[in-house]
Amino acid sequence: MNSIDKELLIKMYMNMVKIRRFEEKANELFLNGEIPGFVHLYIGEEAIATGVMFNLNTDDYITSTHRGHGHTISKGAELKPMMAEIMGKKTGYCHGKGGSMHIADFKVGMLGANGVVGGGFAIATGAALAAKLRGSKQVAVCFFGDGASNRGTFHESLNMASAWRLPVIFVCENNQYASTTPYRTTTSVENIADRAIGYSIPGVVANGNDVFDVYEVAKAAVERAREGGGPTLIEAKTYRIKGHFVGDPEMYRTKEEVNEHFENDDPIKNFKSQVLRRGELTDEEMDDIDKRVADEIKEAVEYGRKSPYPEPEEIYDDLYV
Ligand SMILES: Cc1ncc(C[n+]2csc(CCOP(=O)(O)OP(=O)(O)O)c2C)c(N)n1
Ligand SMILES: [Mg+2]
Repeated sequence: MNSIDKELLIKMYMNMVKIRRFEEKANELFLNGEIPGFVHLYIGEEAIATGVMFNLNTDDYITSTHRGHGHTISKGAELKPMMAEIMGKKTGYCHGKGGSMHIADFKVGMLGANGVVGGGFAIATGAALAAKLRGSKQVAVCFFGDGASNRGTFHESLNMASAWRLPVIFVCENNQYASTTPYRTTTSVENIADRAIGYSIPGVVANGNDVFDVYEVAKAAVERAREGGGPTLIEAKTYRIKGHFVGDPEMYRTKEEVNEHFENDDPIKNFKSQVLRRGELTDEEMDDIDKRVADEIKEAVEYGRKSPYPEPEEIYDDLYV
C-alpha cells in the first residue's frame, strides 16, 4: 500500500499515458513530415515529470529542457496548442515560431522548454529568488539532464541557491546518455546527486522509473523548500528508450541494451503491475483512461492539422527587440 489516494493514482496514470501517447504521435507526425525542426522524445521518463509535478501547485514554477513535452503536459498545459506549436502553426503556444524546444505557458508556471542545454538553472534559481523576496511560498523546479549537470551554470546555480536558501529543487533526469555519450565517460561522479555535498544541500537518488518513489522524494524536497529549508538536488535514474532525437541512427548502443531497459524499466508497465498487485486500480479502469487519452490526442492532432501557419508579415510580431 502507498499513501496515495485513488483519485491521485488515476491522475498519475492518466498523465503518464498522455505523455506516452503524445510522444508516440509526435514521432509519427515527424516521420510524416508534419513537424519541422527537431523532436526529442520523453518516452521512458514519464514517471519523473509526473511524480514531481503532483507535488506542485499551479503557481509554482518549472523550467524544462529540449526534451520538454512531458514536463509541459504534467504542469497542466493544453495538448491542442502544444500539438499546434510543434507543427509550426499559428494557434500554438508561441504562434508556431518556437516549436518543440520552446514551448512555454506562464499561466501554469511553465517558464519554458530550452534549446540551450543547462539553460534552465539560472531561470529557476531566479524564479525562486523572486518567490522568496515576495514571501509567496512558491517553489521552482529545474529539470535537467545528466549532460547538463556538467555545465558551469549547474554549479553556479546550486551555489547561489544554497547560499541564499532559495526555494528551488534541481531534478536531474539521468537517462544515461547526453546525445551519443554515456554519462559515465564524461561525468566525475557515480551519482550526480553526490555533487550536492559541495553545496551543503541534500542530494537524493530516486528511481526515475517508479512514479511512487519520485513522488515521495519530491514531496520531501518541495516541503523543505516551501518551509524555508532551501534547495535539494534530486537525481532520478532512468533510461532514454528512444534515440536522442527522432531520426537518430543510434550507432552508439545496441538494440539489446535498449530492449532490456524497455522490458524491465518501463515506468507505465511498472505502475500498472504495482497498482494491480495491490488491488488499487483495475485493468478496466486503466483501459477507460487509455480511451479518454486516445480521444484527446486525436482532437489535438486534428486541431493542429486544421490550424493555419503564421503569415510571412507576422515574422517580427512578439519580438522584444
Ligand atoms: C549549450 C549547449 N551545448 C550543446 C548542445 C547540443 N545538445 C543538445 S541536447 C545535448 C545532450 C544533452 O544531454 P542531457 O543533458 O543528458 O539531456 P538528454 O538529452 O539526455 O535529456 C546536447 C549536447 C546544446 N543544445 N546546448
Ligand atoms: Mg541525458
